[in-house]
Amino acid sequence: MDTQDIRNQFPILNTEVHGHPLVYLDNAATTQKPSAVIEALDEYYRHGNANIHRGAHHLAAEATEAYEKVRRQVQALIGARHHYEIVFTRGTTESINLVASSFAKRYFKGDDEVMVSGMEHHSNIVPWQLAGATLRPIPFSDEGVLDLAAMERLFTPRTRLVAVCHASNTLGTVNPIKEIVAMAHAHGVPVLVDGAQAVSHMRVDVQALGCDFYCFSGHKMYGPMGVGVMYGREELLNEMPPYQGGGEMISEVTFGRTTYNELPFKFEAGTPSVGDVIGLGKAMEFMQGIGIENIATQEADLLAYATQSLAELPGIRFFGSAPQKTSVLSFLAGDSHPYDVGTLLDQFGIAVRTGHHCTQPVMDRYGIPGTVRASFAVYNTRAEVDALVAALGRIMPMLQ
Ligand code: C6P
Repeated sequence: MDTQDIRNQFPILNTEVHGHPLVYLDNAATTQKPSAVIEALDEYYRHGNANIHRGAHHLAAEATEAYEKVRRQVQALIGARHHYEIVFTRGTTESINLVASSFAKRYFKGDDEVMVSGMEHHSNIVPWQLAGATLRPIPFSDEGVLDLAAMERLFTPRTRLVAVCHASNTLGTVNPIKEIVAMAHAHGVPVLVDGAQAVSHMRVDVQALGCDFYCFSGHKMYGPMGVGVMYGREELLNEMPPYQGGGEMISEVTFGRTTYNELPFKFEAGTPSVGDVIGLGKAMEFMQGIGIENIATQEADLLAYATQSLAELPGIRFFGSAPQKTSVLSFLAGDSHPYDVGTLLDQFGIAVRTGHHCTQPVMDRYGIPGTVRASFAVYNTRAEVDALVAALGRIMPMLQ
């Protein structure tokens, strides 16, 4: 794998920031987009734009075909049994809100508990609260490893669902989803997996994992913003009511009563973001062209190199050192506020994220206001890690 070849596919990586070459280390927030994705969007709006599923004309048929082709690509990417178990949404957040709202209507009884991990993104906390559930958080160790023995003790007759992230956006921890699913299913409880931080870093097979729902965002896997996926097992999706009402999700409408369309259209009300879905298809082709195992190897190397290099700076504290990690490195530099570190790094052209990363309970767990987070993608290099370390070496004395 030639990293320079890969970098050449990302026009934005040639940007200069404050007179320095951009060092983009905020990939957990959103990855940059390869030319193939950018060009697919351009091509769609120049030559292919039409509304799908409802036109008799050529462009509508072509757009529909392109859109439905991506559904099958997603099915193959995550190993779903049926293409109609793939529902397009705006992103992970909308996917989880869809499940929370619809699942609650069908399965909640009024005294409902949802078990989440202690390291969830707010997107996998708040929708369950809105649905009326009491949350039961699974604790985790200082290293960022979930306590599965404690999890076993949290099940009650009121546990309706377990909702956990595949990989933590703050700690990088990759959670043992197969084990979690086995435990939950032994209690007769379905499992939703938030895969926002997993799909671009590892092979995901929803049937092998055994999970009931799997949610992710296109923009974190080299695709456009505004598109995401909710995978759900057919048996559950058939039982669940629609999330939104409108065009496309209906079978027949009268003023008295409406019947609903079949899967997946029951959950896709209104005009979807067709161009973005097509862009997502190109993003998956980009990832498959490199090979997910090669991506994982490159990122593991960067994570190990960055962890080792940063550890040599005095006063660096890491948060998240689980044995199974994605390429996310959260840290604090001495007593400096993360925001100050991020702002000064920006002066060197280095983009990192600072703050609570929408995981306030994780910050409370460690008693800190936030962290500095560097997160790597397949186009990052060891030279960029060196730039981060060098910049931190200059910044830290200024902040003491
Ligand atoms: N995390 C981060 O910088 P959306 O915004 O819907 O595409 O994804 C939400 C989301 C859900 N779950 C996890 C584990 C996530 O990491 C995210 C998004 C970004 O870490 C923005 S806060």
